[in-house]
Amino acid sequence: MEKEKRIKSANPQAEQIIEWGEAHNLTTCFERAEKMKPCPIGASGACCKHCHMGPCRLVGKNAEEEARGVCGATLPTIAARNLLRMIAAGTAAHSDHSRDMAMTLLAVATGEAKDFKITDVKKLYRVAGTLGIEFEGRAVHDVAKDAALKFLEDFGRQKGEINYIKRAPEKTQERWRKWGLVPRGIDREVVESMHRTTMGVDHDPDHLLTHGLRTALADGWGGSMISTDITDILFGTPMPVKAEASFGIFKEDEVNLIVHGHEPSLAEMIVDVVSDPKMLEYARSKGAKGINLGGMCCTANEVLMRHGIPTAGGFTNQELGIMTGLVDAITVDVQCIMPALAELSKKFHTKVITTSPKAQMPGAIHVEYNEHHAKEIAEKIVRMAIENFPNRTTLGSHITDKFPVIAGFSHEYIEYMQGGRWRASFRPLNDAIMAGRIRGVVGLAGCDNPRVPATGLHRFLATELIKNDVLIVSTGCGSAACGSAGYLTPEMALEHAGPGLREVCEAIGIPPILHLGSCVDNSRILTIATAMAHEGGLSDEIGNMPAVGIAPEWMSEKAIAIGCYFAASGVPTIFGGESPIGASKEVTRIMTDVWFERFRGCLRFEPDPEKILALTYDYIDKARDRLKLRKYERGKFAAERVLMDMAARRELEKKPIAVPHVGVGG
Ligand code: NFS
Ligand code: SF4
Repeated sequence: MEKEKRIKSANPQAEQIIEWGEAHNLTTCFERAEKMKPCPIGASGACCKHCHMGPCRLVGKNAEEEARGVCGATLPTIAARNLLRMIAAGTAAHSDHSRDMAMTLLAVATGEAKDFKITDVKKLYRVAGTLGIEFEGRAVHDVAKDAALKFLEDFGRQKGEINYIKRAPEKTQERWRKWGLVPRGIDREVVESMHRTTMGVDHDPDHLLTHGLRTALADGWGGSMISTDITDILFGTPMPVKAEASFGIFKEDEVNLIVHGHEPSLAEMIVDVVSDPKMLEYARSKGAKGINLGGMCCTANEVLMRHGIPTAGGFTNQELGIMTGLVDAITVDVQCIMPALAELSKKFHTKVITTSPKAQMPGAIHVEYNEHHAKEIAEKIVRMAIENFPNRTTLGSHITDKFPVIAGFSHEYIEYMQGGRWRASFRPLNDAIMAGRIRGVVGLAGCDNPRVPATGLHRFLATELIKNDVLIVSTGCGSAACGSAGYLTPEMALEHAGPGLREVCEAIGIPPILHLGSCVDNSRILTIATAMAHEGGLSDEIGNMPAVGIAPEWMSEKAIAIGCYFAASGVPTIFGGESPIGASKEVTRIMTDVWFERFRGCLRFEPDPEKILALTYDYIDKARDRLKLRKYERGKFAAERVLMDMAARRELEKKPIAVPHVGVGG
């Protein structure tokens, strides 16, 4: 009997390319995931290789009680250390990216990075206000310089508290202080994580995990939040834009250049350069009708949010993008870049260009980026893509499908759209939750993963949740998964959202899934939750809100860091797949029950998507009960709904939504 073929991607366009690749003997992460079985001991956190007396693998029926490493380490110690190292790595990644953003802001402020400017002065002033920097009557660049220096202090501070801790609701801060979670400096917490987990240091699982949360907070309220703010200051605070997603964004008759990775500054410069008439002329001289810029992974989210640059999708789409045969060049910087790209690109004409001084790849071309010469480097890259256009062959799996996407929901815009420039607030959202029109809010985030039908869990959860009146805020590859399924439009609300959510979406003119940006922009979720707490009527802290975080297809250590800062901030967070510390019941108990008791947030792992949903509703409904909010009843608002008339519908369809640049106080 023939074995049933496994669906590898829930995205039909992706599946089509995978099949084409198989027919042409091209392997991707999907086949490699099938062949490369994960080691069950490592996968469940029961393996320690922190010294050369090991690796010690703590297995067996009574491993939790009886097994010991050569040094005597128990399974809970080993599992907790493994988790802490994942958090440290994730925090390091987001924060090192953030450090580069701070250095760029400093270079712009001192006039050394002449190709960039301060785009959102209001946001700079708001940030300066939070940092205690005088801004009235001062030159913008001086304020920016002080802000950059203040941010840089957060990385190297040895004692005290990182700046943005005070942005959290008082009560959330109280919990952190009570349990010793307030990070001192970002680098210090990461280094201490590495120290504590080395052979023979910290052995108490709870103590290790507490430091894990402190390190994660240094990511969420430190590195990631700093990066989001600086990116807004330099390149503009996002507001809704219309764009497109999926593989159909590539054009047969134009030069296709992809920006892939995470750090947005080179990508921003490339956005400028591709519309330069000189470059367009050069492209035409090589036989192309124009230059088509597209994005991949989180760089895509950054330029999608601010410029409406189309996205070819998330993590698992990167090899498939090349397999369309239409990509003339792809630039990659740091994080989530598959080293498989270089080899794969040799089968096509595609040039893979590494750009970060931190990251190179055998087989790729290295054009090193530096913010002092951003434009020159961007031009060099665009020229390389143009010059490669004539080398294109007919080989490739050409896909024409693409979907409209509305993105660009910064927390400033969400506030603005609920009350206009002068009365911006979170009142309508809080009221809708209190009344039960909206059951709760879910942050749907994280990676897509070839070990499950990729993007499938995001799609399933997104449709189920909005059907049950849960508003979704999405980021990272979660957003890409929704976007390339056609789920990021207001029409989606009309078709799929439950009646209460639909009514709210129609009234405000928003889709039921709000694309908030890249993975570092998960910090926007913290800011939104804080604003909801301040608005009143719900919880006065982030904890106890009818809100849940979900990362159904996570794979990166960065996702673990995010999950932990959500947990410490008070958001119950559910990850798909098997637990990376599942071997230890004690560590599992600490992360679920103990953390929930202390912080009203937790991190748990649940492979069954139906159970993820059940858990989500349970957390949301119990939070509603605790807050004594009206009981949520599905369909209750169906009868009360006032249908929008045609004029209102047409208004909704006029996009991009034209609004002035968002006023952010100041
Ligand atoms: Ni986030 Fe963005 Fe995607 Fe996962 Fe990777 S691109 S930083 S880690 S895979 S969501
Ligand atoms: Fe084994 Fe202990 Fe060394 Fe880990 S630190 S490898 S448990 S001896």
